[in-house]
Amino acid sequence: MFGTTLCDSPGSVTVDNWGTARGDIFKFNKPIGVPRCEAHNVRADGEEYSFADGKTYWFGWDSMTKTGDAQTVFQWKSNGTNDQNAQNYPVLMKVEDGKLKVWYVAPGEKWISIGTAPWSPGEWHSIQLGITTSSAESGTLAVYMDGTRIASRSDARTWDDRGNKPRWGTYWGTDDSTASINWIDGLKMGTTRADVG
Ligand SMILES: [Ca+2]
Repeated sequence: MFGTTLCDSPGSVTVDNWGTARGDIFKFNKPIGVPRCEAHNVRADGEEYSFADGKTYWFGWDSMTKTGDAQTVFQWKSNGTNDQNAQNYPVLMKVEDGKLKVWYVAPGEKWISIGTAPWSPGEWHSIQLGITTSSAESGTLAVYMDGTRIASRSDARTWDDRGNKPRWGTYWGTDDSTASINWIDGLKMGTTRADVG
């Protein structure tokens, strides 16, 4: 369950059900005219979850995009405004050019590519992301797609000055000229990969 949706009209976050074993699925629909349709954080017992430094978190979810270009589909987003952040998004994933691309974004907006894998639109892909948070530079990252590790990083600063939270959806920065859809199903959170596989 997501914490808060960030999806201005005419975009929408809705629940689809196609009568398959998946049951309900979330649909992030970003039409032409708005640059983003996202949701951030998760809820536990009705409250938005509070993440912390020096912890290990795993997230697992299935994603299907309508096309091979949904731009940003995941951010480990820093709290506070851009002026308050040292890193706006220490971890970022895009679906772009028919690939899933993963970056560690170090302080100073240094984009470091840590993994890429082919991404088929119109098909479900399973993703697991592990983050060990560190406000020093001793954090770690790992990303698995469809059972294969496609990205990893150590010595990463994964906890910003005001903390971080996860964000999912489809986000195009300042570009609102392209429609995109990202369906998300089966979101899980835990402390090991086995918890979320
Ligand atoms: Ca479901």
